[in-house]
Amino acid sequence: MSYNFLDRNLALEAVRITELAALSSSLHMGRGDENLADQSAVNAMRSFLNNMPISGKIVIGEGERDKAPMLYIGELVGKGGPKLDIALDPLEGTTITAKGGENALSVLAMGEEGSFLHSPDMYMYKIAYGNDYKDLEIDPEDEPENIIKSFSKFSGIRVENVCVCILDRSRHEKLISKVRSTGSRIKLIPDGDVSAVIATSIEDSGIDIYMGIGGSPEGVLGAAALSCMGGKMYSKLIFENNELYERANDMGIKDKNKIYTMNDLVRGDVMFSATGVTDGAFLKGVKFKNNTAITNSVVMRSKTKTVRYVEAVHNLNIKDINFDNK
Ligand code: VTB
Repeated sequence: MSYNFLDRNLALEAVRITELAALSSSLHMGRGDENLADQSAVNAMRSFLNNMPISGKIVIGEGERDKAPMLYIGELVGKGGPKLDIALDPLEGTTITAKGGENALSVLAMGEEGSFLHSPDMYMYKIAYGNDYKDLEIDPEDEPENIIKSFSKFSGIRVENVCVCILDRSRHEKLISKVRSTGSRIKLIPDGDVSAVIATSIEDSGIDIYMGIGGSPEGVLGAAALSCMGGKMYSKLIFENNELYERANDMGIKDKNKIYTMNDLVRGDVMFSATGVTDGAFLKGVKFKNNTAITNSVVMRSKTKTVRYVEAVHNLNIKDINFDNK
């Protein structure tokens, strides 16, 4: 069985996987228990992946072998079949889900071997903007004020109308004040930068640019989505200590100062699927009604740039989607 034979069907499988993880973690929405919500998404995704006819390798996962019990970087999944690299975040936005906030997603991307940047779970500086502006070249290490001015000039959006999305963290104090000094508007988010990066490519999301330091796994997943929708990301890994550099080095990262552009983050034909866990900028969260649940997902491919929105009505028994102890 070749990858080509499978790839189109795989798109439907990909959406089933994120649906199941979203369904199981959404059972814990607002219950204040991040770990339970996350674990149940991980268990759901893992059990699905292990039943698939693939030889999958997790390259972006829930952490590294010593730190994560499941779906860690390097874990092999599947019953055997075409070799695939997998990048996933069963629950992107664990705190959001625990609080019943906005923009929690279940996310998965798959591609042939070598499709994704391999990096430890570390911080990454990212700048992303949407497909309409993909021909705009910037120096990501330039001052944010200059980047915003270039964006404004290129896009024709007046500086004071540009909306920059930034994670609400104290490490971003300077960035926030520099962006404010241009007169641009800011949307501060508590978590969920995969969703924010995707939002830059969604026509009516209200977000023009994403900027700031978030997780590197979320960076690769965001880039995977942009590679399917169009859009552009620049990024740089942040080495907080030498131990991190050694771990990155073991994964093939040699140059500490490298700027990663789209091709460095994601290569070849990749498939991306996300299902909303809680309501968000571009996907509704899971809704339950008697014995049915409704999920909203997006599934897309970089090769064809097809973007499909899938609303699914699941007839279910809660025990089938409860993966707490599975
Ligand atoms: C961000 C955020 C994610 O990790 O990537 C963040 O978008 C980075 O880490 O939802 P800090 O929380 O330490 O800032 C997440 O919160 C996922 O854990």
